[in-house]
Amino acid sequence: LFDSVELAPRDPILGLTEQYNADTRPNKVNLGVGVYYDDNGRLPLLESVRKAELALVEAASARGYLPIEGIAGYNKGAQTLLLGKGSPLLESGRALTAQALGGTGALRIGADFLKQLLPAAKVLISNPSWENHRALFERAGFVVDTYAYYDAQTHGLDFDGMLASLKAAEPRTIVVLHACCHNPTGVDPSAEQWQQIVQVVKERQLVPFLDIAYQGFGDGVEEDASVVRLFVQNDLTVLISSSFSKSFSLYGERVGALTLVCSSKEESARVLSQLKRVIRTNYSNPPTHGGAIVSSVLNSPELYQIWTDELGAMRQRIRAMRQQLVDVLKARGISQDFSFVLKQRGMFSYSGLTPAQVERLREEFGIYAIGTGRICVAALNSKNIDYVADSIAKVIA
Ligand code: PLP
Ligand code: TYF
Repeated sequence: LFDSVELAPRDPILGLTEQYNADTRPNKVNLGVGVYYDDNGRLPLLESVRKAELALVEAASARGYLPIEGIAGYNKGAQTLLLGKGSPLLESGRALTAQALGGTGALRIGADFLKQLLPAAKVLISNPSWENHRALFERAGFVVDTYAYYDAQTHGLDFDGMLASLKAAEPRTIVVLHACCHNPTGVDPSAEQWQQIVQVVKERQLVPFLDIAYQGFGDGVEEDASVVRLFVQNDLTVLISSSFSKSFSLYGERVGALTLVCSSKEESARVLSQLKRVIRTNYSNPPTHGGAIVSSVLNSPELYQIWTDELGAMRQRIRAMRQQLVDVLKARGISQDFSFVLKQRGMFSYSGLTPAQVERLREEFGIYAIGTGRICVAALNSKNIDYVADSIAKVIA
């Protein structure tokens, strides 16, 4: 049976971590995978999460099956984060949310649901995008193409190209958009540019699928939801995948959500019934523990405050690392201007390093970056920043 099975390539990002783990050099640095580390290079356990978890353990309860769509309080919390506390949509019954296995799981149940509705639709992802976007939508049966996004010359957005790609798309094309903190480039459209994107999506009758995996890492939890709210205010039917992996530092708990904004309460009920079918045939219902933690934090004013403060501290630390990287590189006298790193948002920077330079960083210095030049700024800290900047200065000299 398995004779003809070929060896599949490794995930380009997760595979790099395997290589990093096998590296015995003590000063090695993993700038590959998109994970937030604290200034000691450790994965943080957030205080808000610790408190919520202790209370859950204290009140130990049996683990029954959750409803197919997950914990009600979790879904309400996820929806409120996206739409905003006072949003009339929350009460309208038009928005529905299902707890999902991370942002990836949310994308996947959304993709499976869309495949059923729009079997012949094409999916457009940004060029470049998170590696898994293409693979995931292809596996769900879609043909995946790209829209113009990144301009390597300016280290910024190719906005004209992006609009042109979207304008050329057939009606009902599914467009995956990063709602904030674009992975892998760190380059986001401005508020004015988003207005224009929304208009084109509307005019061309495209189907927006917003992916928000870094809410809180740009300007703040509320600020980073502004793109989601813009789409919703323009009466667009929209799908949104949320991930709490990074914002709660709960990667392994698989905490995410799929939210769909429908045009009526009645429509929403029909849509949810079908989405539940997709979930049931995939994994039946989501796991309890991570969802219970996030739900506790989102629904307790005290824990929520602690959480947003912690998220703010992570955001500020990443900003400080961007600044230090630029400052140290400048101090090393390199001729290239790296100030674009300060304009990029979220965890990542498209550094402009070439594949050969990335390889040298890995081979000679034990510094692991993605071949595209993407580095995870959230893995820099006060102890490794000089070594990283020195090494970068050497490979670009
Ligand atoms: N979408 C984007 C843009 C991401 O960068 C990630 C990163 O992991 C995900 C989705 C998936 O998140 P999760 O780990 O919660 O599945
Ligand atoms: O882009 C990243 O590094 C994160 C982590 O298949 C990740 O989003 C990478 C690859 C993958 C799943 C998660």
